[in-house]
Amino acid sequence: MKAVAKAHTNIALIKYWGKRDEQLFLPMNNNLSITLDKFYTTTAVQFHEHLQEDHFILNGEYVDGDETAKITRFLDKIRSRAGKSLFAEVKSENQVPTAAGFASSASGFAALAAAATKAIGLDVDDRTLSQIARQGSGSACRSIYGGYVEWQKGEQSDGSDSYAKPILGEKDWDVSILSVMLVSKKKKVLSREGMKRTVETSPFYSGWLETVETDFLDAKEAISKRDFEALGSILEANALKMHATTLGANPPFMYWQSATIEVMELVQELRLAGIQAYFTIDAGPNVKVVCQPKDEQAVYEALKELSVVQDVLVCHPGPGISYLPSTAL
Ligand code: FM0
Repeated sequence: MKAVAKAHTNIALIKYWGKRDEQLFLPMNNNLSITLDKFYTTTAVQFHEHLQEDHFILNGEYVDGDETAKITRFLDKIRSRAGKSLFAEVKSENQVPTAAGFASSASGFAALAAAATKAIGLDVDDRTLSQIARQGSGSACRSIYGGYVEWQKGEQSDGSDSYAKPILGEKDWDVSILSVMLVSKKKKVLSREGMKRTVETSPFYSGWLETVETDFLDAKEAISKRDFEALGSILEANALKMHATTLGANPPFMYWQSATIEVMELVQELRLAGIQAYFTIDAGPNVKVVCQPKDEQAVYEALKELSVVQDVLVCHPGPGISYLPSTAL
C-alpha cells in the first residue's frame, strides 16, 4: 500500500483568479497554464494499520500543525472515496524554489493526489485525478498534465465538470520560461486570501470577469496556431489585469515591488529592441519572462544584468504526473 508519484509545477498564462465555491475549489473563470520541466515535487504515500494520525515529512523533516491538517483534510476526501479509514505517512521532496515565487502547492497536491489514490487502491483516470487534485489547491488540477493545459471552470455546483484538459503536448511547441528571482524579502498576501478579498471587495473584479473569457479563447487560438506574438501579448495583458484587480480591493494590496517593475520595464525595452519577450506574475513579486528559444540567451543575459535580479532559472514545457517505483522515496 505504498505509491510514489512525481508532479511538475505550472505557470498560468491566463490566471485562475477567484473562486465561486471555496470548499470545492471551483474557479470563477476558465484558465490556462504551461507545466514546467525544472520544478517538481516527488511524494510517497503509505497507509498503515498502526498509525493514529497522518504523518507528513517534507524534505526530510516532520511537519505538524496547519500544513499537516491540510494534508489530512485532503486525504480524508480520498479515504471517503475509497471507503477506507487508514492513516498515512506522506513523504515529500520539493524541487521547487519557493524563492522563485512558485507555489509548491500545485505540484505538491498533484503528486499527493496521484500517490494517495494509487496507494489506497483507487483506480482513477486523469480527469478524476485532476478533480481530486483541484480540491487540494486549484492550480494543482493543471499539473496532472504536461505541456499546455486548460482548466475548464465548469457550470455544475458539485464540481463534476471542473477539471483540467491537455491542449498541446510539451514536445509540440517549445517556448522558454525564465523564472526571475528577485532580491526581496517582503511577506506576501497569500493567493488564496488575495483572490477571496478581491472577489468580495474589488470593483475591478467585474472587469476581470467581463474580459477573461476572451483572453482565454484568444490564448487557445494563439497556441493552436503557434502564434508566439499573439500569445505573448495576451498573457502579459492578462497578468496585468489580474494584478489591477488587487488595487481596488478593500483593503487594497499589491504583489509588486520596485524590483518587479524594473523587470517589467526591461521586458518592454527588449520588445522595443525587437526581441519578443513577455512577462507574467503570480501572487508574489517575482516575474516569469516568456520568450522563444532563439531569444532565450539574449533575454537571460539582459535579465542577469539587473542588480535587483538574484538568479534566473530557465524552464521549458514539462511532463505531467508519473509514478515511480515504491523504493524511490
Ligand atoms: O496559477 O486557493 O492554486 O492560475 O497563481 O490553493 O486554489 O494557489 F497568480 C495567482 C493560484 C493563483 C494564478 O492559486 O489557490 C494561477 C495564481 P488555491 P492557488
